[in-house]
Amino acid sequence: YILKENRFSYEYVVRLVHRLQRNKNVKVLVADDSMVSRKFVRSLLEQHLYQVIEADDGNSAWDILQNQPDVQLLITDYNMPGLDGFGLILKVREKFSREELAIIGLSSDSDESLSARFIKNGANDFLQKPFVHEEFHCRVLNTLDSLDMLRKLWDQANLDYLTGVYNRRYFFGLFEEQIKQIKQKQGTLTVALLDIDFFKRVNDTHGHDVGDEVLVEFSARLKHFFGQHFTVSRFGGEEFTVAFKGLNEEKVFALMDKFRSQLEMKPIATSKGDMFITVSTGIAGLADDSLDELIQRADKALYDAKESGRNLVCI
Ligand code: GH3
Ligand code: MG
Ligand code: MG
Ligand code: MG
Repeated sequence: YILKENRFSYEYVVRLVHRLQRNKNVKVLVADDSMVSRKFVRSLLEQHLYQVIEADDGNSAWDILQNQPDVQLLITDYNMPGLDGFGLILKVREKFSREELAIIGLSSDSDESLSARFIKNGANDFLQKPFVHEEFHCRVLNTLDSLDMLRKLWDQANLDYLTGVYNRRYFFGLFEEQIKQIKQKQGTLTVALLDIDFFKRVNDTHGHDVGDEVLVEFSARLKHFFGQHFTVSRFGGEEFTVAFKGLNEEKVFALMDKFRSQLEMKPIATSKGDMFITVSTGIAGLADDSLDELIQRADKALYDAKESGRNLVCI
């Protein structure tokens, strides 16, 4: 199919082939009340191997997005009964950022301002029906390439390069947001600050690379133990934080102590053999103070854990 189209540039074909290899994992939701139009868009997308889901109006598209958050692209018609395409994108953009979901608007409506209205309110692109097939494919390709780029950028800005857990920047960003919310709603937030014991010895004895292996495995365990419900970040070096929204200091103490004792019991496998490591932890709950003061209190508790012999959790 692609080779038949001799109007494509070499660069475009390379991009397209690269995408085609990934497209079977890309879910596209097509919202259109006209069955003919929906089936037509589906057939174009299937030529390029996308997984296609259909919705026959705005409300059912919204329901599908709630249940299938891994949809990457929404292609929506404008005129639909119930919730129209414009109402749909307004609603969708309140919940899904541009790193999460891309949107292309479609319409055969003659209103010339429609395209700008869609794009200003959160669509990435807009196509007037009827459209040239090749243009449709180009626009889908561009939109999904930008989505990939945004996601990559987001990961690079917010994840720690070595361990893949959130980085310090994400941690502070999250907290500014959460602290505001929690103070408004009188909720609870507790932070645990962890520091691996005598980590310098691992580096000094076995080398920096083995130190890195330990950090990677330690992070994986933290993420496995807490990551599903709580936010695990690398604070710097061999120090990590876990943020517990909704839990008080006592509950966090019990969880952290369980983690501490599991770590102590189960050695970390590295290329230089198994290594037993331990961790010291300080815990502080949000009071009527700033994030910096909260971290200072957790750091002071961590200092107490180190001073009292390490491999301990202190509040
Ligand atoms: P303590 O029990 O008092 O915490 O002792 P420690 O040796 O863990 O503490 P210290 O802060 O003196 O040493 C931390 C070491 O962590 C020093 C630094 O070289 C090492 N480190 C920091 N970041 C990395 C990293 O990314 N990789 C490796 N391999 N080592 C790191
Ligand atoms: Mg319609
Ligand atoms: Mg340290
Ligand atoms: Mg340490």
